[in-house]
Amino acid sequence: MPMPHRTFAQVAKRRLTGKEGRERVREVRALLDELPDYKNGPYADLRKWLLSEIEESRVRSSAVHRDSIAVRREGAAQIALVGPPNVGKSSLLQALSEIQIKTGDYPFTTLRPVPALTRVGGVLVQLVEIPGLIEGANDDRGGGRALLGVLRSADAIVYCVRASADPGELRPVRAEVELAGIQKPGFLAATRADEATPETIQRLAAAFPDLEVVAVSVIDEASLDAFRDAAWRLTGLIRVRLRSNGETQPEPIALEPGATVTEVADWVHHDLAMRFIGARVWGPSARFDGQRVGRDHSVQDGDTVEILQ
Ligand SMILES: Nc1nc2c(ncn2[C@@H]2O[C@H](COP(=O)(O)OP(=O)(O)O)[C@@H](O)[C@H]2O)c(=O)[nH]1
Ligand SMILES: [Mg+2]
Repeated sequence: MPMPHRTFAQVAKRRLTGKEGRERVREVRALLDELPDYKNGPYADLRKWLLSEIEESRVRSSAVHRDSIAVRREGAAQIALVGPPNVGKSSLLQALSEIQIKTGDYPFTTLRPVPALTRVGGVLVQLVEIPGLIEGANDDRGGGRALLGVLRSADAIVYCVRASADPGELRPVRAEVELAGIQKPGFLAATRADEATPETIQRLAAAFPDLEVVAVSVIDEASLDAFRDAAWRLTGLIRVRLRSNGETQPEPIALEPGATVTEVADWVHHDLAMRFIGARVWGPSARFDGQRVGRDHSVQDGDTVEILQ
């Protein structure tokens, strides 16, 4: 019995997540080998999609060489980490990363944004370290304009400063972001918190009253969890679990608030969104378990949805 095509699609997406270039092409080839060899129908669609992935990976690989500053978006949201050097941004990325970053490939002195996928709220999101954003960035000092460009396209910003630092250390970075007119949801990560006292953290909170302060240390697992929670809230997304044949997928999908069951169906497959007839819903948006709803029903965070066709 072949794997149900929707499950295959999910597994394929997961296996390709975080893979680029030759590694991605190799994984696509392996998936093509495992795919049942039907000439028509959903498996044939999957084959077409995988073949197009090979082509796209090639195009992207050559593009990366031309413009090394661009960060390809991955995951449900992109969150930029910005702050002075040596505050522990790379270490934080490393501690939170789902796929291990090889530090050899990304020396800590790197001047390029470094992406990493991490699971927050059960959903993969992309964290991007923005190194070396210095005073004068808006005048392109330190390649600042390209770095601000990356910040501008991110969904949210985490300002990083040592928990024991003088609040003044973060001011130049914030000033450049403001000068660039970039306004995003954000919070302040008080990093290397194991070196700090409650008083210094208080001082940061008082200096930046508009930002939630999250104290974090890479050697304190509970603080990393608090960071993940705050990062998840920043995305503003909602989570829905898919159910089919009486089985609920363990990993939720992430959607914009206000999404309808049509968008859930679309996430599964474009065609399914066109032809499905309704859904069953369990959870906060349902009046009772398994409520039958129409295509325009809005889902809520924590719902489980079964698409009916
Ligand atoms: N005590 C302590 N040291 C840390 C922590 N995070 C990073 N560091 C250290 O701070 C230094 C700078 O870290 P790095 O991640 O390169 O900072 P970045 O320049 O902001 O990316 C390194 O020596 C790290 O080992 C932390 O949570 N606690
Ligand atoms: Mg770094």
